[in-house]
Amino acid sequence: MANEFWGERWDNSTSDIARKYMEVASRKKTLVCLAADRRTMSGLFELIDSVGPYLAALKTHVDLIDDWTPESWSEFCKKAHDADLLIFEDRKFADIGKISRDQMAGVYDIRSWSDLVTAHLISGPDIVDGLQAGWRDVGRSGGVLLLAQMSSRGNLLNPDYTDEVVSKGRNHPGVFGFIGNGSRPDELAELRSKVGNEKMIWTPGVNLTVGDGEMGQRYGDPRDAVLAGSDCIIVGSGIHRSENPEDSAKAYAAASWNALLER
Ligand code: S5P
Repeated sequence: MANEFWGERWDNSTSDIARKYMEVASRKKTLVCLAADRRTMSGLFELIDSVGPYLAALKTHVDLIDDWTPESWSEFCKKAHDADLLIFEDRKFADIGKISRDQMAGVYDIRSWSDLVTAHLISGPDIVDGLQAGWRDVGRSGGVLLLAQMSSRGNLLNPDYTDEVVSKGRNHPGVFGFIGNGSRPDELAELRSKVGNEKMIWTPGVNLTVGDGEMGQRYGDPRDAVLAGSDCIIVGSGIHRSENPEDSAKAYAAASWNALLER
């Protein structure tokens, strides 16, 4: 079924996790990854209960939760699996390969529950091997999303840097795809042309109300992002800060899914 909707992305994909994502998205008719940026476990449970059916993935920042415990986190991850969601820890790793591997362990033990993580390529491509080794250490596998662009104003990821990230990442089997800037469809279309048709591009900086967000965040429209080549819209405040998160999640799911069909 997923191949009908995803076309060349499905046909060219060599990644089990990417295909799993495309299958989940096709089953649930949504390209939404929720940026679950709530600071309490109860806030996270409430969110997943109300909007889980409208999401294809769940993005976490495990280190911003005030009352985190290993027990509550494993219950949360179980809930995410029950809701048919990939778990994506947005850790933005950036250190050398060996330290990144060790940072997959530690108190949060990200390697044991994450399917995807983000990384900057500033320290060189060995970071991808380090993160993959982290998953292997616990008999699991996962995918790395490299930050090729960012949504925040004044960021230092200029076009030359983006090109380097893409050229080093596009043929690496450990790289699931790239983070692109959802607030600028023209930049995103350019990124897609460089990435080609195989790898995923996931995009934050997306909101049905376009314009500037808090502290330098910028927003673009979900449909524009998908038409420009995004495979997943990462939405935070548009859902978790809305008066009715369920209605908002439904609206983002419909906008993103219809745009994929249009594409
Ligand atoms: O360039 C980026 C990369 C990321 S992963 N810009 C971002 O905003 N993000 C993340 O996306 C950020 O860490 C946050 O969790 C989410 C955007 O949240 P929103 O509330 O602005 O939609």
